[in-house]
Amino acid sequence: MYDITIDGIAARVRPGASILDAASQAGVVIPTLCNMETHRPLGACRVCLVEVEGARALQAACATPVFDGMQVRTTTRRVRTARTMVVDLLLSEHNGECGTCFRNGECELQTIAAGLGLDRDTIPGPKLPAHIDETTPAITRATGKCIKCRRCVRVCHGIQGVGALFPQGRGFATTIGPAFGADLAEVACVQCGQCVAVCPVGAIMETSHIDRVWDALDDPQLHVVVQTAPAIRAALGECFGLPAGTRVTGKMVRALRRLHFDAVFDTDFAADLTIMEEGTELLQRLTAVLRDGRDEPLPVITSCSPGWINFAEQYFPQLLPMVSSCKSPQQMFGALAKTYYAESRGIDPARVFVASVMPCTAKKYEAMRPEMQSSGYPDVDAVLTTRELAHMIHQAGITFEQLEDDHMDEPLGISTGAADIFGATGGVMEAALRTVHELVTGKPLPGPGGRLELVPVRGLEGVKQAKLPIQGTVAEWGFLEGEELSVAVAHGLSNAARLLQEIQHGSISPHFVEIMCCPGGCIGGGGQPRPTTDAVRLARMRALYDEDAAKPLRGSHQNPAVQALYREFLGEPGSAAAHRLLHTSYTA
Ligand code: HC1
Repeated sequence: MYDITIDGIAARVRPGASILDAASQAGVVIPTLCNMETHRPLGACRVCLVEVEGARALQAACATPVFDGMQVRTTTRRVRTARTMVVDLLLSEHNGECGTCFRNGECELQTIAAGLGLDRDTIPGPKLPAHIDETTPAITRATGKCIKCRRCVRVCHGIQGVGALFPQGRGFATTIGPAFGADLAEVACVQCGQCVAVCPVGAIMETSHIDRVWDALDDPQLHVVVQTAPAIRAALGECFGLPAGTRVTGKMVRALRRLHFDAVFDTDFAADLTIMEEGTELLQRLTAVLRDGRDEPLPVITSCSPGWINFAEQYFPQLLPMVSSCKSPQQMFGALAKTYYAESRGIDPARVFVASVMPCTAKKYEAMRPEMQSSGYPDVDAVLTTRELAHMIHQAGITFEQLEDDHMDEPLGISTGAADIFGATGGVMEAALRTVHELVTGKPLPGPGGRLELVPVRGLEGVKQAKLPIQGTVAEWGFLEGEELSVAVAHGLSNAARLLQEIQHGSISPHFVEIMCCPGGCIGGGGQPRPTTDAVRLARMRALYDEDAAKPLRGSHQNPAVQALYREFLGEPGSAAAHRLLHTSYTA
């Protein structure tokens, strides 16, 4: 270990750590605009300049490794003057429209400028050209606001392996965007919004549906229902100063009622339903291949993450036959809200407006897909991110932290613990196996202490694999006796691509694969509160597993509202009615 001092504070630091790491360990905050915990330092923004005893030039704290005996100063006049100059130069070309920017009050550049005492840009000159790219349903780019920190480029290439954004040009003329100045809709962007999640300013944002939802709530002709994704309850509190991982399910429901939604429902209901449909599909394909020797595509790959579906369609079209035909829970919910729910309440489906609250920007794109209207109406009419819902709660003057808990409405608000864990990587797999194992063997999924938990698919490792022995099979599934169900899980599209290449090359042959587009699964979605670090991901995941563990029912097949839905409306899992409303197809 190295002994160093930062502003006179002694610290013992591991060799190889940067000054920025060491400062954070010592409790000294050094501002930065380009640094990312998941990537090697870039040293692009130069905001983290510090003085190192014995060095002639100022050093970028993110890119300078510590050495034994190092003495660092972070607040000298020389440091403050240099940082102020760097930020002043950024402000001089930043076409920020700060007064009306959605990031106003939550902008990293604004915070750093204020910390340096910069209350105006003092360097005259032209501002960046302001091109607004609204060509995709999910993401809006405002090029004039870009400060060229390259965080979006790095997450798009490194974490997602998509590479839709590039730095282009030189000097003042440098731009960040799709190649050759194209707009996002012209390239293979999957609309996951990971760029939006890391942008320090308002240069890349989710396309807002806030006004659309307010307008619906104001319209007395409409019956406006809202569904909330599993991951929202584990993250929304962060927008109101609560620690990451605080479960706010009850407060969220109360806030939605205060916003005057006519019914507050849960995407979790549809997540349980998804398990019934997807589990049936898995068993049908296993039967075809293992018992009947027919040539059906295996593995079955999950389909609920729309960024992943977009990626599969554009980058792995040859694997689309493996992807489950199930719509995502968001879309299943919408299709049922406009049929089963509308009929049972005697409401004209044309008057039902479905708003979703999702951790994901790609859900906005998914809702706009033309095939997502099997009831004759769009399944979903508007999609708010977690951040947009928080904005509406602020707009409505609601003191979120003080709200009493409330409960979701019935029947589309009833769910089991299996649905809660959909929001964490590995959760869909675990939920599916809880049901499939019990259906096939007649016994609950074995887990530590009989706790129904599939530990190998939990956690943040990029690709996870597990084998589940099938023992004591009920007569109908006797052909599976003694088989090991082999499963794999990937999150983040670079990891997904790695796993899919292994499957294509035949180096692994799982029966069932879960892929989630965003790192950590939906709890790390592009629409979640900022920042989303690995520590934050783990805290949100823990919240979902706690929510699951606290539920009396933890297997989707036990959901009484889903059972009633099949009894009263759909028939059985995989029925013709279920296929008409709840399944879809993909476009290569
Ligand atoms: Fe997800 Fe899903 S879990 S995709 O991650 O299957 O967005 O939370 O709502 O639809 O249920 C997201 C989360 C979400 C769907 C479910």
